[in-house]
Amino acid sequence: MKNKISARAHTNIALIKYWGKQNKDLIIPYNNSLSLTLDHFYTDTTVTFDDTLTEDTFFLNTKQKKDKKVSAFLDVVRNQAQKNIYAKVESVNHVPTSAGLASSASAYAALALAASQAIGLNLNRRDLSRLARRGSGSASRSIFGGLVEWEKGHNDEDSFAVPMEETIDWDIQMIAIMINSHEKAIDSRSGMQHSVDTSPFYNDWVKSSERDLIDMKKAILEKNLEKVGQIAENNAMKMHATTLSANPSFTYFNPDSIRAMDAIRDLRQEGITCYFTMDAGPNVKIICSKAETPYILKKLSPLFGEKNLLVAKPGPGATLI
Ligand code: 2P0
Repeated sequence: MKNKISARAHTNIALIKYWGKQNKDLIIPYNNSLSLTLDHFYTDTTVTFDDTLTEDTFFLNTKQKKDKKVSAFLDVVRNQAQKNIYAKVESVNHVPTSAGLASSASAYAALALAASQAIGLNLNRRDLSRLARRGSGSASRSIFGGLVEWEKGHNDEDSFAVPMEETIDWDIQMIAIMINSHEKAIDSRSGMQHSVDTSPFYNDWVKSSERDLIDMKKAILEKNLEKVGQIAENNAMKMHATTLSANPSFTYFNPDSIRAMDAIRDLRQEGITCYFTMDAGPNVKIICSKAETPYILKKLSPLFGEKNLLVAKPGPGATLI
């Protein structure tokens, strides 16, 4: 048997963040999160299940890699399909190199779709989201396009993402400011666990995010960019407060991240509707309108370099290619 399938999934940026697991094996989060899938950054993955293989192999951007997480994920797929067969996985990240946005979200969403189809499982999108979640939490959201909520649930069956607005008919997009870092960031999986384990503010983060989610969904229904941005920025800073308050403390901010956040606050002083969010790395992402993007780019280019400003519109869900 030899079965080859390719899939594409786009990355997503959370407006309400996922930061901590109540079940590490099944990847069940402490709080619901909500994200925007982007058009600009995506992963293409081809999976070939082949009964002549004696182990899984994985190629990222044509280079062979050892990655235990990929094989562990394929074990979940094999288990669901009740088939004992190895695979060749070939992934290409369509994210500008050095962007630091190469995300496990697009990677595991594309792998979940390609692998499940290649092994003969024909999953609906809910079950695909549950499967993608087993690879990486944020990947559960990249199965869908547009604005997507990951409902935390309690167990493997009820923790999955649902689309809130797959097609967005109002003016919201993002600009990612690429910021170089010489330091290796603490990966998000260890970072979030360290916050859960040691930050005295962790429980408050969860409670506060639950309130933010309610306000965020209301702001989205009102198509109110200003409220969406305000809530997202505040939510992101509260997430980062759990890293600063961890013991020992750590941070994803670097001096240029702070400079970027200041520049966005300055733009707001000028009356521009723009807000920032940050994830487990130094890049800063701006939530803004398409209409005001040219002005923001003009103002930020001298500070960060035109090539370091990447505009991304809302993007689609995972598809076979
Ligand atoms: C998010 N992040 O909601 C948050 C905000 C980073 C900061 O989801 O351990 O790579 O594989 O489930 O999905 C990154 O975490 O972590 C993430 P795992 P994942 O987008």
